[in-house]
Amino acid sequence: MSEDIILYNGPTSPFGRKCKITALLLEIEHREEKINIYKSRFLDEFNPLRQVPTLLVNNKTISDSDNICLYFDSISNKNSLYPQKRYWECMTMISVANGIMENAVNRFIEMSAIPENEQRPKAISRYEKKILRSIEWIENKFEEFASDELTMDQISVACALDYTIFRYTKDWSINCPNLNQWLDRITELDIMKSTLPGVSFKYE
Ligand SMILES: N[C@@H](CCC(=O)N[C@@H](CS)C(=O)NCC(=O)O)C(=O)O
Repeated sequence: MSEDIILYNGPTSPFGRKCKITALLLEIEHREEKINIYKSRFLDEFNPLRQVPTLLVNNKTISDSDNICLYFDSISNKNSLYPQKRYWECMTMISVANGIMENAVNRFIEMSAIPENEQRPKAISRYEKKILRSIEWIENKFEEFASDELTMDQISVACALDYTIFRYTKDWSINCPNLNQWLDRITELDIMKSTLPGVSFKYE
C-alpha cells in the first residue's frame, strides 16, 4: 500500500528545507504544503508544538526534522544518507547544524518581531557567538566531514549555513574558507536552488 505523505513546511524554515531536500534526494513521493504556522490551528491536533516541519503519514504524525529525515531514509530504496562508518560523527554534526539554525531563528525573531526597546542585546550576542563558534568548529572538522557523497550531516550544514547567510551574516566565510568554497558548490545543486527560502509570514 502506498503511503499518503504530507509535509507541512514553512516558506523559510531551515528545518523544513532540510526535510524537503532529503525527500527529493531519496525520491520520496509526498505532497508539500507551505503553511503560515502562526495561523495554522489545525496543526495542533497533530503536533501540539505547532511547528514546521510536521509530517503526516496516513494521518500519523512524525514531528521534528530529524525524525522526519530518519523516516524518509528508512522507507527509501536509495542508499542511506547516514554513513555507517562515521555514524555518531554524522549525528553530532547534524545536532550542531540544528543548533546553528535554532540560534539563527531565535536571533531573527528577537531582532525582527520584538520592539527595539524590548530587545535583549545579551541574548542576541549569545545567539551570534553560538552560531559563529559552531561554524568554526565545523570548519576545523572539514576533512572528516567533506566527501563526494551527499550525507545527512552535509545537507544539514548546508541548510544551516545558507540560513545564517539569509538571516544574519556571511562574515564567517573569512575564517572558514573550506566551508565557504564547499557551500558555493553545494548551493549550485538543483536541490538547493529549488528549495530557496521564500517570503516569510509575520511573527504573531
Ligand atoms: N526541533 C524542530 C524545530 C522546528 C522549528 O523550530 N520550526 C520553526 C520554524 S523554523 C517553527 O515552526 N516555529 C514556530 C513556533 O515554534 O511557534 C525541528 O527540528 O523540526
